[in-house]
Amino acid sequence: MRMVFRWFGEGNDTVPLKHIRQIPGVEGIVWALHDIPAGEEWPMDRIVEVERQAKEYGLHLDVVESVNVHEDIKLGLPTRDVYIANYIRTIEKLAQVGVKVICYNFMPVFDWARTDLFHQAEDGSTALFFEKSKIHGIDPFELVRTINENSTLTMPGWEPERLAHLALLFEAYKTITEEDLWDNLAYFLQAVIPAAEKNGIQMAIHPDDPPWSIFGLPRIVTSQDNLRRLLGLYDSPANAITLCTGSLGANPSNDLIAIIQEFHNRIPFTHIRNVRVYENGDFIETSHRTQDGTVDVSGVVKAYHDNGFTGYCRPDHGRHIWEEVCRPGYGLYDRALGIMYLWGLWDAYCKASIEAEKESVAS
Ligand code: DNO
Repeated sequence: MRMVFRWFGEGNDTVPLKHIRQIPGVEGIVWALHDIPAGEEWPMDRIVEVERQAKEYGLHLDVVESVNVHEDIKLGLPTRDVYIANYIRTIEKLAQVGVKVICYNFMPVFDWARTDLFHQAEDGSTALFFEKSKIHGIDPFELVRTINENSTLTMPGWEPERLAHLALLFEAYKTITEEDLWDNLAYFLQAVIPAAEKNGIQMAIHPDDPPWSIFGLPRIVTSQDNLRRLLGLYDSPANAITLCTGSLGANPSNDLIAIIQEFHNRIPFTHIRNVRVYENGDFIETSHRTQDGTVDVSGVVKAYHDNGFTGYCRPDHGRHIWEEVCRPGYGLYDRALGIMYLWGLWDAYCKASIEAEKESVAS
């Protein structure tokens, strides 16, 4: 397991690289050019600039999250080919600085969605929260506004320019069914996977967060069956998964351990975090510790260990603790604690299997 840490870029993150390198076992950053709009080709000089910044602290940039997919590709519009060509050129450029995994998602209009970014927990910390009944009554425009107003930093997936196009996008998606979205994803993969293969890159799709339809928009990367269908769309190691335990885990009927058992060969990158799911379907993000939430984090780490996982792993959304002022979900403290928990589990499983091997040799 290779530990990496998300970094939003110089001037766009409260956590500096010099602190990231002090977290035990972190070898690289998970990065993106967050100001480049979806669909545009990433400029090489900007890519090289991030490479220089990371290298200064001995960190690699093997994992990019995300190169966002333009809505015209998800909608299957004729203009998609221009954006796909740009996407491929970005893949080629990223390969030049050694990128190995590109995380992306195929969620229409919105990326991750929550109803409260700073929900108060009993211990005085705050965390991202999703209130199921509230999302039905919420005006999507209001949600975008709230999310942007609550952060002085750009929120990936919630860029202010989305607000300007929201009405048009909703109109465009009115006739798009889940099956259409599958077709459009297949078209995208047919075009980009050969380019990814040629460039030694794995395209790793992120599950929908939460893994169900919101605001009547179709969502398809939601379950074990749908992940199987996704992998079947293009049978290549370059067509892969970013397994996010928090996203899929928001639906307790997703069996994360079974998902890892089945797809571990196609999971080059994982986000491990915990959520507590309540009986009414609401959920809050908790510490990474197994006992604090609904996700069996220790079982997840064991499943990776037992299957010889050598991919990249990052802690995911943390709570906001110790008065830290940070971008929602992306403070230093709780994610660093999360990493130490993940390493604790990982190291203990490694030690146990070495001991077991020694015993079986001795007997
Ligand atoms: C939220 C993230 C997502 C993720 C994208 C991947 O914090 O997990 O925004 O980066 O969905 O494309």
